[in-house]
Amino acid sequence: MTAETTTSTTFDLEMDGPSALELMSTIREFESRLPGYSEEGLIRGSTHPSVGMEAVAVGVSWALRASDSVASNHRGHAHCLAKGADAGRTLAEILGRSDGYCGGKGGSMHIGVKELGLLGTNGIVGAGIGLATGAALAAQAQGTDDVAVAYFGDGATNQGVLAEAFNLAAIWNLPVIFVCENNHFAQSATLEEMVAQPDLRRRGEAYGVPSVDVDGMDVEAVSNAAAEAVRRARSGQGPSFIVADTYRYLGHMAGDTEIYRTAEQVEQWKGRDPIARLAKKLLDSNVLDEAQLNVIAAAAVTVVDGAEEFAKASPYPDVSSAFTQVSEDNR
Ligand SMILES: Cc1ncc(C[n+]2csc(CCOP(=O)(O)OP(=O)(O)O)c2C)c(N)n1
Repeated sequence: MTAETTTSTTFDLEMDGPSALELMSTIREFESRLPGYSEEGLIRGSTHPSVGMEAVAVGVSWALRASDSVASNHRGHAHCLAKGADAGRTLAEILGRSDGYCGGKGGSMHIGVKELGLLGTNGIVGAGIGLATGAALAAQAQGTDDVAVAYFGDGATNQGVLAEAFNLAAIWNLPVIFVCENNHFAQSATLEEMVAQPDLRRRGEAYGVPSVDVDGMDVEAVSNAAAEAVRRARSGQGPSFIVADTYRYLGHMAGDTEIYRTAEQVEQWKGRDPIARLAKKLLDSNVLDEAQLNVIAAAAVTVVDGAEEFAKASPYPDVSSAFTQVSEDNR
């Protein structure tokens, strides 16, 4: 779902709500199955689910178009799916299969899809910030009105690259949107343990980047903040910083013992669940009825069933593919 498929510049519950619910439900189903695949031995290495955080990727992507760039992080499947990646090919990549977007050689943390503007999920914390800023510089130099988004976590705000990118983007007026998914943890460290000033918005402001806090569990609020940032970037008014308050329901990765938080805290955040909230809004405002909500929930399961079937049936890449896709002219 992108703004190209909508006609509004603010999120319209009746027009945009059902598709946002559909997409968030599909991402939830997709991400919820990952720990099971790890246990089955289908995923080599670590993978980081974003269950609970769906409203950020879906809300931001709603304001984007296909030619805009997105640089993601290690918790990046939702960013890809929300920007239009096919669930089957995304899962095939995560499972290391040849029908994955990178031929199964990248895995969860290297999903790049040039034609969708996806510059890649990324295992180096903070690295996407520099990539998106570079993509924004390229768009500016080429005279397009495309924008670039960098998604990163609260932990990544302590990487030096963010200070450099904020500054360059501000003085060069770059069309880049910095999106911090503040899920309150970096692996097992809380934000308050990591920084003396947890009001992250102030970091952007300090560099002259217009910065806003947004409820990251509310897709409508995220969409509207993203639309405003995109409008500014496309019209040559430079960068924005969006700090989305959100939470991951599952562990940092499969096998996380989660001793750094209580079950009560997790339950409390589930009370703000972005999918349940949007479903209730749609019901209360008579946009959808119970039966239609059930159809959307069932459709998400069907999509992910299909993706799973496709990915599991895909063969592992042949050894001969090891030296392809290593450079632009070596496809
Ligand atoms: C440069 C770098 N340092 C450390 C790590 C190890 N590491 C992987 S994920 C992670 C936590 C990142 O936290 P955050 O940016 O808040 O994202 P979240 O996992 O909460 O989504 C760390 C420290 C890494 N991958 N790269």
